[in-house]
Amino acid sequence: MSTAVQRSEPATTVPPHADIVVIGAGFGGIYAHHRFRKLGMSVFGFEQGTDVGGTWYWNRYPGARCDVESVDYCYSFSDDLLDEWQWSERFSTQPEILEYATYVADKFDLRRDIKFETKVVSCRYDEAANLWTVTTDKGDSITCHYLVTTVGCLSVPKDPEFEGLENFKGQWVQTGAWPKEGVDWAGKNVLVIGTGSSAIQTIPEVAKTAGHLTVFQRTANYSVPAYNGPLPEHRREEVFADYPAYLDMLKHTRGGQTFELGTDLRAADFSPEEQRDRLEKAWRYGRWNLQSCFRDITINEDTNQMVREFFAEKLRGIVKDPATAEKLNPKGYPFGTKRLCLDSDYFETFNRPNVDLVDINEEPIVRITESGLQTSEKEYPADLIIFAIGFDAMTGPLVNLGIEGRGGASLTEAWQDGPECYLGIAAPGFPNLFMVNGPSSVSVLSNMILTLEHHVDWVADCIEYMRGNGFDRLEARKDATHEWAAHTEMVANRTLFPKANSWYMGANVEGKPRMFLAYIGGFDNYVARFNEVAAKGFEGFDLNRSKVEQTA
Ligand code: N01
Repeated sequence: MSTAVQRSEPATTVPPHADIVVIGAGFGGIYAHHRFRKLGMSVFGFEQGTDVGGTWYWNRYPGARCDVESVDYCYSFSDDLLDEWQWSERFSTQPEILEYATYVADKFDLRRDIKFETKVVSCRYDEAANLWTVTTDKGDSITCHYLVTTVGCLSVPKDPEFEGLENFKGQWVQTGAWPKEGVDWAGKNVLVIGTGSSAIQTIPEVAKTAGHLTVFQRTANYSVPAYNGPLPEHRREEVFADYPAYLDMLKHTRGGQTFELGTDLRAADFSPEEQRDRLEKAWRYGRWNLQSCFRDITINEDTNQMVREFFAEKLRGIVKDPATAEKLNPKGYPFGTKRLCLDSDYFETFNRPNVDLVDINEEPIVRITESGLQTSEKEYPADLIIFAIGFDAMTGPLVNLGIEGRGGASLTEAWQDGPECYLGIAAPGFPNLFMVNGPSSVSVLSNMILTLEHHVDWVADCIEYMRGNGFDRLEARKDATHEWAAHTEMVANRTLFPKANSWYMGANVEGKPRMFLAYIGGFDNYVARFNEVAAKGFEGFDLNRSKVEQTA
């Protein structure tokens, strides 16, 4: 989908020191290398995978594609790149997005400072030297002045802790760590556990050729048609005719993307006929129009209930068996408060003769057996089990890095009762550590690539400011961090989101403190806050000149 570029070869050795170390080589990581190099500083990075891509490297499950339109889910930093790369579909497939990441890495020669297949095991801050030391599972050790994590928000898949799994004689896989060599399910007995976004994309694809597919559902999910297809020429025009203006407009939206029916009006501002008309149109347009067609859907119980009833009606129109439709109809939480899924024929798949649905609340899973899965009712034979059970979101990727800040304080311990992360990027006690799209960032509630670019640019500006003003140590202040945590909680509590047992709330991981893990105030407000903080000399951070202090 692009012009040919020469391959960028990865690093084979690790230097003893770099000005900046970047952990992770997904979309945030590779952009960080590009942006930080422009500061004239040395940059080195580590990545667990064999190549770039992050989320799109690991999630190779069938049907994986982005739920943000391709023209929005792409880098904005390079005009050349925008000219050269042509997306083929409205919602890009995982292989195409991975190809794009690879292209970017080659075009800007970004692999040369990245060591792949290498896991960071510890990051320790030395206060006297004002340096971080990063070590890896391959025995590498490197010091750096600034440590930047770009480890993703949904990159630690939950372990399938099902009794008896070790005895299973068939194959089992996880959607979030799908084997690179591929998986063959044609003609086989397949079980899928989970019905979140990953499962909802996997199930229709697997069902096409599986001998039999049984889906084990714990919580039914809201999903709407994506209406994918070739990227229409008029859409390309709309975006690229005046890209700077388009980009500026995106940065003033709540989610880094726009929807045909997005509005600032509440449901009550429309007559019942207009409400119905908007709901019907929202269904026809697909994407998150159904969540955006009234401003108060995730705030007002009555508006939410109206959308739930409309959804149930549509569902009953698609799924032929009324009992199955009833099982698939979400209950117990408001519409949109678990991440709304976008699908291609998900509910239609349950009309196929080779697909069954098991509600594990009625028929609990007892154990995995040698030849399948035993529920309270019967044994389901299986050749292949697909676990699509989600991630330890937002905090999981960070607490796994063995981060120790001032005085040896561990990030894992500091966040035991829930993360406090100033602006979703820095934590008190951890100087010169920037956590791109960390907990309490807007990230997962927005267009991830735009938010990654924004965070990385802001970090680069911050480092430039520090250097220009003779500062070499920056640390988030406790009061500012508490204030941000209280603000993010207050904003979330104004919505219906805390009512759902979602990964946004940390509720999908046993023992994880229950709190809203992202900033729900909108990308526009988030960017404005960052601009304000920078304009006020990086308000909320303590900035020091450690070298001067040491010699004074
Ligand atoms: O994970 P999930 P996901 N026994 O946590 C069930 C992004 N994403 O990988 O709801 C049985 O949403 C669990 O049940 P419950 C997107 O942000 C984006 O699907 O906890 N079931 C649920 O049904 C998304 O939100 C894209 O009761 C168990 C499912 O497994 C996020 O990633 C595509 C279980 C997990 O759903 C995560 O999505 C894919 C157990 N022990 C993902 N444990 C796109 O861009 C969990 N479950 C399109």
